[in-house]
Amino acid sequence: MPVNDQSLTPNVLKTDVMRHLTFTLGKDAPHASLYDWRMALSYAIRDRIMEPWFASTRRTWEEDRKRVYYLSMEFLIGRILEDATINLGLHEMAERTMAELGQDFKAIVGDEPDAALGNGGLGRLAACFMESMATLGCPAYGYGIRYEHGLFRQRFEGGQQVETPEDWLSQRNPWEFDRPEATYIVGFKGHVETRDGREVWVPAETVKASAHDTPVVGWQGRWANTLRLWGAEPTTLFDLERFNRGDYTAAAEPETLARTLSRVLYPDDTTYQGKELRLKQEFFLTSAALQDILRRFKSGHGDLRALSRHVAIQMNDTHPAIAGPELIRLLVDEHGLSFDEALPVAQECLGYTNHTLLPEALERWATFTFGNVLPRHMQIVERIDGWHRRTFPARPHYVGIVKHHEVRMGELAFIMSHKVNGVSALHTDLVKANLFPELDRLHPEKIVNQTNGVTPRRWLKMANAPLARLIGETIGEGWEDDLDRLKGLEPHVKDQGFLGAFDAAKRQNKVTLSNWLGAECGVKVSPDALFDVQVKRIHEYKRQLLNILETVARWQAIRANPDAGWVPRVKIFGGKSAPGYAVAKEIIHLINDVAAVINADPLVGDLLKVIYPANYNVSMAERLVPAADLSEQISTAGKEASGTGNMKFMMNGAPTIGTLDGANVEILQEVGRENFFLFGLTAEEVMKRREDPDHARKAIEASQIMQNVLQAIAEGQFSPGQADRYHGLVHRVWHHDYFLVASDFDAYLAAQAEVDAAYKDRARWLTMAALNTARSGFFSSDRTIRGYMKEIWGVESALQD
Ligand code: 26V
Repeated sequence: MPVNDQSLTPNVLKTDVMRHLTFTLGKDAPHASLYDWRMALSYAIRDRIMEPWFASTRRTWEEDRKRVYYLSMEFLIGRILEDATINLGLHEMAERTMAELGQDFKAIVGDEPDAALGNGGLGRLAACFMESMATLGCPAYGYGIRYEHGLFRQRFEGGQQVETPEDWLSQRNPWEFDRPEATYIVGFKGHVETRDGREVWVPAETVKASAHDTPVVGWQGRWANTLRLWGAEPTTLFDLERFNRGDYTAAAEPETLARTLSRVLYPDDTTYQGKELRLKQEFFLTSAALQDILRRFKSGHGDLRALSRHVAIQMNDTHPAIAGPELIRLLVDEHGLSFDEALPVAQECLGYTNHTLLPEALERWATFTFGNVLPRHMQIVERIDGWHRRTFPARPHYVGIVKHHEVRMGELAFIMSHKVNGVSALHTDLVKANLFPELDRLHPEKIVNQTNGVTPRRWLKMANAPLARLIGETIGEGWEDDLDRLKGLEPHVKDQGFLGAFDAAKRQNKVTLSNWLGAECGVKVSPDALFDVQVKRIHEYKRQLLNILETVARWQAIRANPDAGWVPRVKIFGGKSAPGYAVAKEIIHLINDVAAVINADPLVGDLLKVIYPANYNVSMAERLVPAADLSEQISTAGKEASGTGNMKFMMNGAPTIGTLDGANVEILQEVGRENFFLFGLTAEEVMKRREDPDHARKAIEASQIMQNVLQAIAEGQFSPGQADRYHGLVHRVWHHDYFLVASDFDAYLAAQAEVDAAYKDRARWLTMAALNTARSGFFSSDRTIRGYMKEIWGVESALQD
């Protein structure tokens, strides 16, 4: 296995790059572009993954190991080249080799487009999980959709978000292998017939799902798994009969239907809309994956009733929840099991992860749509629901999968799984108490917690080379796949030399970032300022509004008293709004408007800057996270299921200013109260406060600062050409403040003042920052995956022996 493979001398890598440049790209070095060099290096690195990849697959077969199948509509991978290079232990060698070839390694890896096949947290979690499963030697396949267009690109025009299509496949993707031999037919619509006493689904439309495999290599190249993404293709290229009749548009219909299925990622993770295309995408992914799983099982085993001994299927939220009925359909209709045999087999295989409590994001399909697109599945869903009602007579009448002419995907996923999990301790409690209280009572052992994590290889080793180097020098190697070892940094936190080096690493990252921001946004910021970062999707519950209101308050206070010994701050925002989410778009507009006024104010100068680089994505996160001094995690308590950005910041030595929400609770526990800027209402208090219809007005009337802020915005101080631009927004804060911005405002201000005080005390601040890194070991996704393997999947690592 190529762990720091000695046989791969720089010369060999150089030869490989040149060979690919010549024979794969067909380019002569003097004429090669950055793209050509990137492709040549990517192929040379990819070659090194083949051996561990084949060996892993071979061993899984030979040892007849149980496999994990991770079904997800989203995989937010980002760039692959540098990550693969690091995991293969080839990073320095690749850097050197490319330098010898006269090429800049950083520019080469930066030329790769992000694979942005996800919206945010849920998709990025799936990508971290794939990397951790490979690192842990957990035999696994990720199944997803090969969207032609990932998440849209964001631009700002006059401070407002404008979306343009993303185009990652316009260049060749060197990481994927087409597998035309692995294709399956997926049907839609039509009707169900009874033939010889059996139900037979006769679909009216069919498409072909065709596999595209990307290898995912773990730390030190010890194991590699497969991410299999399905592309949709027509089953018949076009209707020749119609074509010959001259009906050219109709002749191309099968092709049009197929292509739209894997054309574009749904960009709205806020509000659920019962769109037929979305249901078709979900079934397309799920059916192709399950057919593939059964084919693989059948090629090694006979009796499908033993499926769950060999197969664990995880549903990433309810998006693939059609897996329950589809698995039953395949087992019964195609493989001859009875319903009573198939049901427990499916349940023992399936697990369901819940990622949100927001009622507007929970999937429910009108029975009309569901029955029209998937008529056979509608029958099976009714049968499952009937079985559950009869088997658990204590089930209240208002509980069930099909209610009020809707199919509820959460209830379906719950009932069809042997385990259901939340993604942080608090979230899991709320799933039990608020989302599925009755089902929890009927199935008391089913709901378990698996607190999220992030991969330290990408988010520390790769993104933060200066800090990773310092960690290595201080505690030695081996922390990368055993993150609890970071605890070993704690004794050094008292050492001035170590703190100075920690400071220097952070400063280096801040200098790099300010140069990039200068080039990208045209705003110069001082690396001596406190870098205060909030990056995530724009949602009301995540409360970017609270942050920008505090920014206005700070600006007013600085103007009123410029010599009060202010700590210079750079407020950095990043994130996209769903295209149809008007309120989120208004918040983006406000942030940009406030930035324009503050950044142009000579009275304030370097004491306050507001920067919002457009098109936040995984690669931008890799720049921002290592350079952050302060991590903003300020959601309304009870709304953020976990958060994973919060963990990345902690690992990179940025203390959190945050509410008691999601995994913040566990971060606080690990890092200690004195190293966390805690503020705000608790989840319980939030629910209580909402009972008072006047909560916002009362909070605002009690806060002169808040009144001043809202007045400045309402007067048009930030929208000089259009004074009434934010009347609606201000009105909503006063009268419809569902996310309790007003109620938490003063507490947030006080916490920010504590941040300033702490930052001024250099020794105190650096100690806090370093302790955040030292105590972040729990948040490695390796720990999370070990939990899933043991408590949900019943799978063992192939690397233990
Ligand atoms: C819902 C929908 C509705 C249908 C259209 C497309 C779509 C896409 C996504 C979603 C739900 C997104 C839920 C989500 O991303 N939750 C986040 O999951 C993270 C990983 O567990 C967690 O850290 C975040 O707190 C949570 O918001």
